[in-house]
Order: sequence, then C-alpha cells, then structure tokens
Amino acid sequence: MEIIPEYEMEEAEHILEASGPHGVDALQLAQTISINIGIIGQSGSGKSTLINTLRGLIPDDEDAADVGVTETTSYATSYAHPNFPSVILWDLPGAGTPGFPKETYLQRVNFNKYDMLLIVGRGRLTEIDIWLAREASLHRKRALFVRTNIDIDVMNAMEDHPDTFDEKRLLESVRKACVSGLKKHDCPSDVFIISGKIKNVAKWDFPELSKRLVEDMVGMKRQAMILTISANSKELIEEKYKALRFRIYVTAGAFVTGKETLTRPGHIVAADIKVLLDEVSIYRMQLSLDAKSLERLSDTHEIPMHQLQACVYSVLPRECIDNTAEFIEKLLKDMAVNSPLKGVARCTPIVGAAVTADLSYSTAIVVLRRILYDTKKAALNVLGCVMGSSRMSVE
Ligand SMILES: Nc1nc2c(ncn2[C@@H]2O[C@H](COP(=O)(O)OP(=O)(O)O)[C@@H](O)[C@H]2O)c(=O)[nH]1
Ligand SMILES: [Mg+2]
Repeated sequence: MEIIPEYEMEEAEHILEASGPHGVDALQLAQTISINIGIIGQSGSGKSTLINTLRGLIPDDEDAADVGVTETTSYATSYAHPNFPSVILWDLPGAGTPGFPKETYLQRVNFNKYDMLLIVGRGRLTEIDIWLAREASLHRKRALFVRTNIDIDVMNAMEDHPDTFDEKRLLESVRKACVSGLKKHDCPSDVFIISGKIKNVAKWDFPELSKRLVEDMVGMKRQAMILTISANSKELIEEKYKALRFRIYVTAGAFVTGKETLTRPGHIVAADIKVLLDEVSIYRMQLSLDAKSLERLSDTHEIPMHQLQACVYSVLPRECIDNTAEFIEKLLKDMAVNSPLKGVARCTPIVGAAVTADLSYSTAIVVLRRILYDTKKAALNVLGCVMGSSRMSVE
C-alpha cells in the first residue's frame, strides 16, 4: 500500500489551512476565479478552430465554435469549459474586416478584459498581425503568437519541391520570418507553429503551446487552467495528474464533513461510493479516457478502438472501467481486511480539531490516489499509441 509522502502532506496541509478546516473552499475558489483568454487575429486565421481543438472538440460537436471559410464570428463569443466554467476562451471576430475596422476593433472586442491573448495568424505575417501584437505589448498583456495552417504549408512545399523538400528547414524559415517580423516592431515574439486541426494536436508546436498556456498561469488560476486543456502531451498529463492529486484531499474531506460518514473502512455507504465514483469519472474525462474521448481519438487518428482499449486495460483492470462502483467497493473492503492504514493515519492532524477525522478519510485518500495513479499510467499508454500512429502517418 502506498504511503503518502511527507512533502505532499505538507502541501495538503497548506491548502487546507488556507481555506478553512474542511478544505472544501479551496476547490470552489479554484473554480470561481475566472480567467479570460482572448483569441484574436484576422478573419480566417483559424481562431475558432483553435478554440475547439484546445477544448478537445470538432466543429460539428454541439457547443463547438463555428468554423468556416466565410466570416463566421460576428461578435465576441465565450466558450467556458464544460467542467471548469471559470476559464473562458473568447472567440473574437476577425480584425480589420469591413465590419470590424481597426479603428474601433479593440473597443468592440473589449480588449482590456483579457488576462491573456493568443494572436492567431496564418501565412505571412500581416500588418494586422503586427498591429495586434503591438497593441498587446502597449497594453502590457501576456500574448503568444500562434501561426496556424502549417499542415497546408508542408503539403504545398512537398508538392512544389518534391526533390528538395525538407520539413525541418521549412519550419525554421517560417519561425524565423515570424520571430524577426515581430521583433522588428518590438512585439512579444513567442511563436508557436501549429495546425489547429484536432487530428494534429500531437504535431509541430501544438503540445508546446498547450504546455506554455499552462505555464503562464499562476497559483490557483494555473490549476484551473490545467484542468481545461485536453491531455495531449506527456507533460500535460503529468501536470493534470498533480492538479487532480490536490483535489483528493478536498474530496476526501467530504467524508469527514458530510452527514453520512463512514465510521469504519469496511462499512460502505452508497453516498460515499457516489463521491468516489464522481471523482474517478472526472479523472477519466480529464485524462481523455472516457468513452467519448476514446472514440474521438480512434476516429481522428484512425486507430481501432480495441487497440486503444488494450492500452487502457493493460494498466487499469477491466472491472475498474466496466463496473467502477463494484471495483471501488472491493478496494475498500480489501483495505478494511488487510491494511491497518498505518501510513495514512498521519492524515488526521491536517483536518485539525475542527472535525473528528476517522479512518474513512484516510481510506478515501488511498483509494483515490491508487485509481488516479493507474488512470494516469493508462493515459500515458494511450498517448504513446496515438503518437506512434501519428508519426507513422507523417512518415
Ligand atoms: N488545414 C488547416 N485548416 C485550418 C487550420 N485552421 C483553420 N483551418 C480552416 O480554415 C478555415 C477558417 O477557420 P476558422 O477557425 O473558422 O477561422 P477564424 O475566422 O479565424 O475563426 C476553416 O475552414 C478551418 O477548417 C489549420 O491549422 N490547418
Ligand atoms: Mg471564427
């Protein structure tokens, strides 16, 4: 049985102290701080596509941003993450069109409200791209420049120069042109070269972009942000794992604060199982292992479903997926019989004198930690499978 490491107990103690004896407020707080991210750029540059992909959606999904070859976004539209409504991605109308001339654009899109901007451009750097980057800099806004459509450029270059085509060189020249163009005008020059299409999330700079979005958020905001981005790189899966591990102490806190507490680890109340089940389903959704996410991965990367499932089942017992409630119940019972929970008895002091902590709190922590750890391992397995297949399709 895993023992909770000292440093982690200290972290948990810190969070719980900061947010009152029950710790529940920490999670609520993380969910109520709103983060506004403005996705800005010329019409057709791929803003709406990028928003959908960051949220793990395809354009035809319900609630996805409208995508199309004609101007489709005529007012600022907010897209909250389904699970974490406090992080808001703003799909903004294209800048510099007759309907949205430069002169009134910043005011009409409410430029000041954004905590961060993603300036989206395709093709060569345009005057509008530079103008937006300069405004971001003048307004002291955190901004990243996202250069989309690299998939099309790669395809064209392959067709144009079949004998001399060199993808690495092409990327270098695109990057150099963007960075030097932005620097020349004293603009922030963090450039990410991507394809916004969901099938390309593991390619070019997309994983770097996702990671950078996370890094740029601090404290609680950072934690809320991590949980809104779909798990498409190893680093992001690890970050999500850390963020989800923090939640464990809060979720387990429900056992000591709720009315129907477990008095002995072997004595299982349906309400307790429900708390654990809900948490486990959040892990699966967050780490893209829920049925919908797996189906989508299978479709977009053309990997047979049974292959993805095999990656999951090689780590997570099949019954943990097919009958989670029974699996949890069995774990709890095993622990009641086999484990005196020596290591986790140290949890008790964190909740302090305000509550009478009992063994159910420790039990919940151990069960959740074990399932979360295995879910992360399964997510890394699935990612390995997807990366393998996307490398194959490039070669
Ligand atoms: N191949 C490719 N097509 C893209 C990419 N980004 C956007 N598109 C396509 O470009 C068109 C315009 O995209 P959209 O997201 O609506 O642009 P917006 O006006 O900036 O919101 C749509 O047909 C998208 O499918 C990309 O990175 N690669
Ligand atoms: Mg749009």
